[in-house]
Amino acid sequence: MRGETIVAIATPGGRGAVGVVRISGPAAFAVATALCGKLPPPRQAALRSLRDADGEPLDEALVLVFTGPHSFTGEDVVELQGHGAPVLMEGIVKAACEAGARRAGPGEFTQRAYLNDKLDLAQAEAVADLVAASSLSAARAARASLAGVFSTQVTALAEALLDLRVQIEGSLDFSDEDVDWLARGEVLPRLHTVREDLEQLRGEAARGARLAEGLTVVLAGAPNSGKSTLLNRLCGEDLAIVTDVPGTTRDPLVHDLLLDGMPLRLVDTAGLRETEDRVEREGVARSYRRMQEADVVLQLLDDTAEPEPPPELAPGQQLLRVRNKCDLSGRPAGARTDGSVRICARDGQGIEALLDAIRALAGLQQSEPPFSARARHLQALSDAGTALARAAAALDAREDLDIAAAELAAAHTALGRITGGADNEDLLGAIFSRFCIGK
Ligand SMILES: Nc1nc2c(ncn2[C@@H]2O[C@H](COP(=O)(O)OP(=O)(O)OP(=O)(O)O)[C@@H](O)[C@H]2O)c(=O)[nH]1
Ligand SMILES: [Mg+2]
Repeated sequence: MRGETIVAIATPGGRGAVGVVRISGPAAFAVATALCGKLPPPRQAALRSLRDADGEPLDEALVLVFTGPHSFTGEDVVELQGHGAPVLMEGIVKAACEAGARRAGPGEFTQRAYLNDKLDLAQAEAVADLVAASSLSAARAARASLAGVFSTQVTALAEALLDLRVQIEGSLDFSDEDVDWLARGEVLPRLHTVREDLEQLRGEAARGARLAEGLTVVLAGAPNSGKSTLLNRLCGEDLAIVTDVPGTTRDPLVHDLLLDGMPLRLVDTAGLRETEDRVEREGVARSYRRMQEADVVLQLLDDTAEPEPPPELAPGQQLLRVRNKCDLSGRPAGARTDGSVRICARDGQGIEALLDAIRALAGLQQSEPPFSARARHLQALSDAGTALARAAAALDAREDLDIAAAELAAAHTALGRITGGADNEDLLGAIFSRFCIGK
């Protein structure tokens, strides 16, 4: 596959002043020569007329040549910067294919950069995060990951772990007393430090992932509690139908917005109750399905009524209880000591406190995340943390050193999955298929 030369339009679909077609691979120069004749020297732009195999003019384009390994992919690369008309760019791609290239799949340029050791896996993922960034803070975090800020810390942890493994595995044949000394005197404190560093990195990665991947908040609760009113208030638009008839909302209504640069997905749902009405029942079933997909279930309660019990949550989900209609209950709006928030969705009191509570749940109240990350990285970090906890427990309990050694090895492997994984085709496929074509 890597022996093939790939071509794709690198600029977004639609018309643009300039459109870039990128060619990468061993035959990149031959393919480009077939289109435009003599190539300019590397890294020097030159204007060329592009023609197809029949000599038909395709476009006038600036041609830029990068000789591997000094290119984004690490291979020979040619960039053709033509006029950004989709038909012209498509014509260039077609002619390049006739000259020996093939169309690139999603993320294939970045995948090659990874396979050619230009980037590690976390950096390659940051390329996609940078392209997809919906705010400056998300772009800054993705750029930091691309520059290796996250990878460097993962690698440092992996190296500390390796040292520990060397020490433990080198002592597997020692006597019990030596082991005792080793465990208590040296290894345990160092393991403790690694666990603390890992936990801190996981916290930062969680915030980085949150900023990139966003938060889904599902508004749930009894009919008439004011969910649709709250959705409209948070969106600043009259989107959802609001009436005093319980059971107004049937279909879940999704609205995306940005909260301090973090994508925030709000979902208004049908009020939860037993009902004979077939349509409403389907609405309620959909509410429960949406609640399963939530990062945060915002349970809206009527502050004038007895509070209902909290809904059942899946592991990892967070609950935010919000008491609405404080204008009617006469109680003060704002954050409460039990973590809930009292608001008046109709008039807007307490909404800032509610947004603060959401910021806190998203971990956005602290400083900006130092780098971007993904759910996949968090999983790897928490797998590593679990293995380290088991290793510490084994050392503490003076169990056989083999057990601690195996757990440390497992933690090491888990960390390696963040930056590596070249051996795992499925993983690479899953990661790069989410890229856009041309990246
Ligand atoms: N006084 C007062 N009335 C409110 C407030 N919020 C909502 N309401 C009223 O409560 C009624 C129900 O509001 P909705 O937003 O439709 O409630 P819902 O939770 O979406 O209801 P369903 O869609 O039926 O589940 C409407 O008459 C709203 O005007 C509030 O803060 N104060
Ligand atoms: Mg509603």
